[in-house]
Amino acid sequence: MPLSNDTIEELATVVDDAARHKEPIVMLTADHPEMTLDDAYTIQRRSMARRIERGESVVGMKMGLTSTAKMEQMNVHNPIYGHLTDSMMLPDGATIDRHNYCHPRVEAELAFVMSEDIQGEVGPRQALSAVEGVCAAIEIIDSRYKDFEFTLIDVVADNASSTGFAVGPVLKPAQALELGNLGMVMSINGEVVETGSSAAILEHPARSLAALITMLAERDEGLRAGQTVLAGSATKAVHINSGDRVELDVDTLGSVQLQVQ
Ligand code: OOG
Ligand code: MG
Repeated sequence: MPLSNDTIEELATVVDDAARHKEPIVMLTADHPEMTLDDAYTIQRRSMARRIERGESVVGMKMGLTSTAKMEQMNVHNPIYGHLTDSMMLPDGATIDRHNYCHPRVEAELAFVMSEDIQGEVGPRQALSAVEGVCAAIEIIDSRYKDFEFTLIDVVADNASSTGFAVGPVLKPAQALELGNLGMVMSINGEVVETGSSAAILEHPARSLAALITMLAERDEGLRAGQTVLAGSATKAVHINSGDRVELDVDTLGSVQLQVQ
């Protein structure tokens, strides 16, 4: 049975407060085992509404759990999506403060920048027709759940652990890239910690974008021109600590960096 509107509003406040105060919480499904995936996406939207009331704006979307490496790391085997707001955007090379997070991890990502609005059930080719270009991106995820452990339903309610993201300076049209097999190398303090290929992202990142647009269509929503979409990490996520210099290098798209203080 779906949750009542009151319970959805209450749980949206719980995840939003946890994100604001960086205080890990127990999984929502512990007290609400009847919660459905649909409820979880509604909680996600209600928590975004709270951010918007505080002045934030949605700048894009992210897909998560789109690679086998991530699915196995989190033991959740379904792709999910979350919302990205302006407060999550970090400039390339930004310094972040470890104390502003619960238990942050970084991910090796690609970002699509949309050139057109698109809505409906689409395939990868159609999805790419609405893309201006592709950039390298680092995502910072920071689950609001204790020990970074969750079920599919819990992580969806928590906006897919979205916390921060930085995109690289090089934007190339998808057609100018071998998008289905770009090498991706993540380093911390100059040491390679994860290597992968964009092929790990649902076999081709355009499939991730198409899956997002198709899932949004279930709620009569779509993507807008100018929005940024993260396709999901090609590799496992990596813990970060104070003093770390994180760099992601992507074949022909150059590098993007973050410094942790
Ligand atoms: C969920 C978000 C996963 C990705 O790129 O796979 C994600 C999580 O692992 O906390 O952003
Ligand atoms: Mg991610």
